[in-house]
Parts: sequence; C-alpha cells; structure tokens
Amino acid sequence: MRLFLALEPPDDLRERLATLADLAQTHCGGRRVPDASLHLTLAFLGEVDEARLPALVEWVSGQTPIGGVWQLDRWGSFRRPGIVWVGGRTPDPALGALQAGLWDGLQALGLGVRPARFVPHVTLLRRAAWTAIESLEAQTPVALDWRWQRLTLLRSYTEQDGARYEALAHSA
Ligand code: 2AM
Repeated sequence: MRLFLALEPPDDLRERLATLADLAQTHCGGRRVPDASLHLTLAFLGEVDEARLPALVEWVSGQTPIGGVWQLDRWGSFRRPGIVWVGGRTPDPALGALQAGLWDGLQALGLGVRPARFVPHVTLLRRAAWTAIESLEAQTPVALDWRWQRLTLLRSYTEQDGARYEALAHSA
C-alpha cells in the first residue's frame, strides 16, 4: 500500500486553497487537485507492506504535535512534473522540526527513504504550464495562515482520473 503522512487543511483554508487552485488553472491549465485531496505532505513512505500497518497506525496515533501557524505567501512550481503549488518564502522552523522528528521515528521503524531536503508545499495543479505562475504572482499574491496540529496517515490509490486518498490514522 502506498502511504504518506500529511497535514490536512481546516475547512475554511481548504476553500481558500481551492479558490487559488481554480485561479491557477485559468493561467496554467493542467489537472487541478480536487478540493478533498488538498494537503501538505510531511513524509512520503511509498509502498509499505500491509503487515507493517498496525505498528504504523499505533505510532501515528501516539504522536502529539505541538502545532503551529504556517504562513503561505508564495506561488511555486516544480518544473519536471509541471506542478504548481503554494508555500512559504522562508523556512518554517516548526514545520521543519515536525518533519525531521517524524523522519527520526520512521527511520527507527525502518520505513520510507528520508529525503535530502524538505520543501513544504501544497500542490494545486499537475501537468500544468508552470512558467505562467509569474503572471499569477504579480496579479494575486498569496497570503494565508495555516493553523495546523493534527497529522494524518493517508493511503493513496491511483485511479483513472488521478489519485484518491483515504485517511487511515490521526495523531492527537
Ligand atoms: P506532492 O504534494 O508534491 O504532490 C501522495 O502521493 C503525496 O506524496 C503527494 O502529495 C506527493 O507530493 C507525494 N509524493 C508522491 N510521490 C512521491 C515521491 N516519489 N517522492 C516524494 N513525495 C512523493
């Protein structure tokens, strides 16, 4: 099963992210991430044997993140897959500490491959014309606060029209 750990936006923020995704699509085209799937990935685990799931669920359920406020203030893109995202201009120490602590735990469990760097972002579009974000940046600055606390363990299913996610566990 393909698993990842993420923060899911509260409903009001989800709506605002969805509005930005609509706007981005008018500039960049591509495939828009459905509202229900908008998230911030903290740790992508890839394929995990189903037998490991109970221990992972127990570990996630036992996490107690202190929480924080992440300021989203920029548009961004990843050239290769044509991803358009929103994120922060400066590294957020609380998010960085959360991600690092999670990877310490995941490595102790022998799960996943720790990435060399962490670029927190919320993907809005895939297979998009990412160079068009320059016009977005000029026209619509991003200014959102994400009050986060609870982690979610999600399973990703690949379907014909894209990925679908299912929550398997939550932290405190
Ligand atoms: P994304 O936010 O940039 O799209 C579920 O697939 C989540 O894990 C997605 O949010 C995606 O990041 C991330 N993801 C998918 N494949 C990945 C990979 N090979 N390495 C790192 N992260 C990945």
